[in-house]
Amino acid sequence: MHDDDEQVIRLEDYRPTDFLIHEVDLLVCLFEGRAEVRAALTVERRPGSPEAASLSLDGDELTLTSLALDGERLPEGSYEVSPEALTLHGLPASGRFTLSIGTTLEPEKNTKLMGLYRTRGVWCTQCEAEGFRRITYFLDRPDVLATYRVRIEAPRAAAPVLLANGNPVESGPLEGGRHFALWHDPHPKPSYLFALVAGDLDVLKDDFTTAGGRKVDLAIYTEKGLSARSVYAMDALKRSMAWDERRFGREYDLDVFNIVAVSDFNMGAMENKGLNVFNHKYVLLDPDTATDGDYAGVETVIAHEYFHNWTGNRITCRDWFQLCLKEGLTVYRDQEFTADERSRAVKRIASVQLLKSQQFPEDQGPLQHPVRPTRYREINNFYTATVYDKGAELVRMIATILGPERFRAGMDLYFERHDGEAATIEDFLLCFEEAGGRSLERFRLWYAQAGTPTLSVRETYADGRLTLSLSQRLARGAAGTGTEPMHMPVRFGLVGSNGADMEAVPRAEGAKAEDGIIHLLEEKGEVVFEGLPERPLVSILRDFSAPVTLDFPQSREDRLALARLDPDAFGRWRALADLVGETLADAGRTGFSPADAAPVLQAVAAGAADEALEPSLRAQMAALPGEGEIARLVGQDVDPGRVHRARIAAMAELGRIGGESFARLLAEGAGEPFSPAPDSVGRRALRNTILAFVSLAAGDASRAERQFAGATNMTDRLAALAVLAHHFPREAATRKALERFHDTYAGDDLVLDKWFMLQASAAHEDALADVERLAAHPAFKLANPNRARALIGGFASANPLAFHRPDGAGYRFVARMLTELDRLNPQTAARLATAFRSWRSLEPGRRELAAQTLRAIAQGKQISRDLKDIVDRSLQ
Ligand code: 0A1
Ligand code: ZN
Repeated sequence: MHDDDEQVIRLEDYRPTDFLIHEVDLLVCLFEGRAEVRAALTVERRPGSPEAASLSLDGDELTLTSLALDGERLPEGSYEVSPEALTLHGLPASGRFTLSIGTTLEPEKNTKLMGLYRTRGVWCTQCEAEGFRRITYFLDRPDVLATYRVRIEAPRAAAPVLLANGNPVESGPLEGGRHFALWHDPHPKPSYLFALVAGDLDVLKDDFTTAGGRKVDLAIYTEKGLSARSVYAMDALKRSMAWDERRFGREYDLDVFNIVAVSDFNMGAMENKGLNVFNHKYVLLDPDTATDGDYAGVETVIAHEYFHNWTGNRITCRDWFQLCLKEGLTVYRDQEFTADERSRAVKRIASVQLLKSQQFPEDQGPLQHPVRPTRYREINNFYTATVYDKGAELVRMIATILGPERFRAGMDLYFERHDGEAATIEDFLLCFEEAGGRSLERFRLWYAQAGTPTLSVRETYADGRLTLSLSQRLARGAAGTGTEPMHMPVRFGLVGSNGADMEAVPRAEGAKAEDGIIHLLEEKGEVVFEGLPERPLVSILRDFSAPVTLDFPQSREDRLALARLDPDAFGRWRALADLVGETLADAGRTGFSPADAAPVLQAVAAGAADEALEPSLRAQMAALPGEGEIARLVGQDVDPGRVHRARIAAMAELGRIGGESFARLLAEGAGEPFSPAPDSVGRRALRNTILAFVSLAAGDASRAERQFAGATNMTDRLAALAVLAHHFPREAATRKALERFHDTYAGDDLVLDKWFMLQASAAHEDALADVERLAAHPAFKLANPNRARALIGGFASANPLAFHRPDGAGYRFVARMLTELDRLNPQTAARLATAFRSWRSLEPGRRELAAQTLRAIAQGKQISRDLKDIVDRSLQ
């Protein structure tokens, strides 16, 4: 793609900088309407680099106000300023010198939310990936590590709280109602981890003593009046700190750890050293305003950002191509945290569902890229499910291949060898090869080859002898990367009719089999088990031990038996989920047939009712795949209307099949008091899943209406409202409930986001008109990313029926909104535009309309690089 485009950044062009920046001394003076920044950089020409080399510092939308070298103003001609850079010539050949750079900014006008901006009166920063260059001129790349000393000066009334990275040094009053604070971060870090916050904030304080005896002061800052809602986040933080010590031997390394929650934020949160900045959605909770899903999200994101302190901050990335080095690894770590804290099987199923619904479509469409990309035009577009979630799968495979002890030894070696460095995937893998005593030659291809491989499995059985023939295939996709066989660890079990795993020692060819894992290293391999007492049920790819599409034509009877019998909980879920997926994909192609679906839906109802399983797992057994996932399984010429109808029909049929047993489950649970404990969460999830089935089966909204009216927590309230809005859109009760919800929570942005999202994702004929009306609602603010995501994302990604209207009006609405949003916040516009990524698999009419819309967006006059990159790649 675009190889001749000079804007393309390539991995193969990586070169270390000619200059080092050792220390950064920043003075940031905040005023109403502007900020003045003075940076004093201690710079040195890298030993061995050419004496003639100029120093080109990155800049973006900056105004340069002063420039001096060792205190002397630089003469005209010794430097140049362009929109992207400040280039200095004739700098000293050796020794350290100080560059002093003055810039001014307008944080209030910064709607991109990159660099220094203001949200609800609070000054805050976002520097990953390339935001620091919007504060001062700098070598704004992750392999330039410096220590930072930061002095903030601001009006005390507007900003009594002044925070930056590291430890607090000093603070005090200044003239004119102003004050200052000085912070020092002793750990060398890249500029993307810089952060500063100034505002009038509430705080929740606590502390944590590390295993090594360091007392760490913890604080979570929120907008005024909200700190009672950060209690759970604080608890999650303390548990994360303890877990990282226990599981990975990693202790915290500063005297303070601060978290700030803000309303306007492009992503989930940011791991700035010692000063994490969060989208308030991932901090603020209470049972009345947040769902169980929100609780899980807060716990995960708090843990994720904290774990970055070692995987990302102490060891950072050499360049942005290595993004998965910190992100894949940190997602793996947060997944393991949740698995250890809660249920391993439930967490694994949730991660696999996410992988399949988010990463698989990306990997199988035009936005495909390898986990470690080799070229990009806009790095902000690479914070993807592939880098994060497939990246985590690759780390998980390393753990599977090596086993827990050798994996831990590899991690220990990585921390020991690369602490304080900016590392690469090669560095990382070498640690596991050395500590694990095993070559990862065939494994490392996972980082370079894009696409979801297919793993084919065939079984033959006769006279106590089972043969499993495995083969792998990787089609060349949009990224055009290699298709070599990769090291695939395939976890398996042979299940007897008594529901226990059989002991069987295999012989293998072209593959190795040990400890319940087949290692497929070539294109094909075969494993033979002999002396089996009966024909086993083959439970394959347990734990989803490799991120592949499984092609295993196992009989329906075997899979139904596994869904009941597999001693491995994940195996039970997978056997059932695959059957359900196939059934719904068939229905999405040719229409729903109750007779065909009956045995599978009976198994779903049985799974939901199985009291031997923990409640969350029962809820997972009961849930049907979303319309997007069904569309992906349909594959080609998808008609989203038909998919929608098939799914609704299956839900209603399931409600009928569940009958009495579902009614009992609903009745038993009504009135259960709220607790965030896993069993309580699981029971709510199960009941709320069933509520939709039962309501659809009866064609009756009254149950949902009653639940809405009587709900004592947001999970039950929102689930009931969703049943009303999605399945009974025209009933007066639905309108009333939506109004009441709005009026109750009108002052609460996070809840109002749910209100927008719920309606935007409600699939019915008038959905587009509703969404257009909502876009004109006084509470709709395009400039607030959460609100924009709720409405535009809710519609484009969670309402396939309406987004993919056969007349193309859904596409055109989204295009209009994105074009408008792009002028304010290109990064968010670009992320939302990925909703078009599967357009090629649509039926021809919609395919053409979607392509037309994409082309129209691309031709927009003021389109940003962010949005253009997504749209161009989608069209390629
Ligand atoms: N590193 C953060 C994610 C993040 C990435 C980019 C951002 O702004 C463009 C903000 C946050 C994480 O993984 O949590
Ligand atoms: Zn991260």
